[in-house]
Amino acid sequence: MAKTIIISNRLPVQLQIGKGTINAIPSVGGLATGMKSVHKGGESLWIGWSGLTDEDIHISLAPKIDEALAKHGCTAVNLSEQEVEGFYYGFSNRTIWPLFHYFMEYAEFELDFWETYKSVNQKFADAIIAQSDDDDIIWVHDYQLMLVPQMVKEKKPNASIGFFLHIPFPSYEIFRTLPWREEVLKGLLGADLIGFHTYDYERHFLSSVRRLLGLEVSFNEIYLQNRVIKVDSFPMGIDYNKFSNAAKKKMANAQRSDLQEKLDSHKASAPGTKLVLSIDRLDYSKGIAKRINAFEYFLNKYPEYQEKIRLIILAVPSRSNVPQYQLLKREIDELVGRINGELATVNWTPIWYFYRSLPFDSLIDLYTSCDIAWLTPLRDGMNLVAKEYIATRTKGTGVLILSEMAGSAYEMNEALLINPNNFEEQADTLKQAITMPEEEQANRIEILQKRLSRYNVEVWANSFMETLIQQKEESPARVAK
Ligand code: GDG
Repeated sequence: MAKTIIISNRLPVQLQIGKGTINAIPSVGGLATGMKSVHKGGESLWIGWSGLTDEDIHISLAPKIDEALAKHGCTAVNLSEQEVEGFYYGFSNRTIWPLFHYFMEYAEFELDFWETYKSVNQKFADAIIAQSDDDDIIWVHDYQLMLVPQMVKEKKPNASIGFFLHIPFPSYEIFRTLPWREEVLKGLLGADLIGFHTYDYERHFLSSVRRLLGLEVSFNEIYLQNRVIKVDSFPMGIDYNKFSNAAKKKMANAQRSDLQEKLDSHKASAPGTKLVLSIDRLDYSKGIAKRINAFEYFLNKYPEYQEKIRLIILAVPSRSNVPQYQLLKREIDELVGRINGELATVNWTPIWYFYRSLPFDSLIDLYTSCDIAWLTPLRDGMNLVAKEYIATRTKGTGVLILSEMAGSAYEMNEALLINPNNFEEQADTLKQAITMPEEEQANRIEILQKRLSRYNVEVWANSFMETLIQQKEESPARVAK
């Protein structure tokens, strides 16, 4: 029987190495949760990097690690420090990430990074080839592994290969600046189905394929030798019930957490006081520094809201050994310090800033206690935080201000959509959010909740898998016609 193989840069488990014990703890991230329906015990295999380098693992531990991972249906691709440096921090995060998020000036075109990216992609492909049978279904995830589909297709021509990109695919004008653009496209075209979050990313990809490779493209299909490759959009959803149920449980619990008490006490300090939430990985694509500047602009334009509003920023540490991320961290530290220093009063600090990752429970406290979520990425493949905030608003109140540049904006028209570069518009929208009548909030939230609960992450994963299986069944017949 054909099995399913999932491949992503990181495995959906974290290794915990104690004295003589090794445990693999399931991760709680979006992808790990989303793939639950696809990655079922015994019927599927997940291949990826464990997060530990060869230098971290004593050779004697390797068999125990393999055993611990196997219990979760996982197999590790082992990487050295040098490989992680060139493949992950290098080509993935200093070349592709900035370029695909339209930060061309940050993209580094280093031959060494590219060479390591190729050899590490080959390592992943070899692991798949070694573990797969001819007619298996293989789902490759994200920008770290764009060459893998072609590498696998060469050796396993009958396998069904799907690829999903979690970040934007940029316009042709941006993509064509990449020195290895043809190789990347050809790598992706090893897949039978290529999925994106939005229709726009899909169009950008097809345009690059047509213009750079001169291939025949019809609507959303690419004709390559004797193959038909399907390209489609699959907007990723969230585990709606998990967030909604966690919020309901909070509401039913009379005992308040310390964080909730603190947030409540701020709201009680003056009538009409509002809490505004911003949550992102600390990444330049998320527009955190601009958001803080826009908040200062708002406080100056509408001074009547000073002492009546607080911006809560949760910035989760990310890629902190990449120079651009270190610079951004410094910029945000300074901005928050300056604005708080200039505007704070004895009773009020305008910005609360947490640079850390919080446990899930605290995340729910923030979502449920904050009146407004303000998410202003400059570019974002999807942005799941926007969807999670809506799912937790079980009382039907709350306002979401969301950047038009996030993939999720396409599905969330009832949010207040803004251009993150327009401070005037953002200040006015923040005021609109603060003064929005509860009835209007409820109307908007209800429509969003219905949509998000229907198109949840399980529906996303299943619809990708069904399309991939269907593509395999139909493709050879159509090529023969
Ligand atoms: C990439 C793309 C695309 C955040 N802080 C904490 C925490 N989180 C969780 C959130 C959410 C996830 O992290 C962040 O997901 P996003 O989608 O917002 O952003 P990226 O990490 O950039 O993800 C993005 C996504 O892939 C999926 O395709 O949407 O565009 O860039 O789930 O809840 N979780 C906990 N503590 C925190 O402090 N526990």
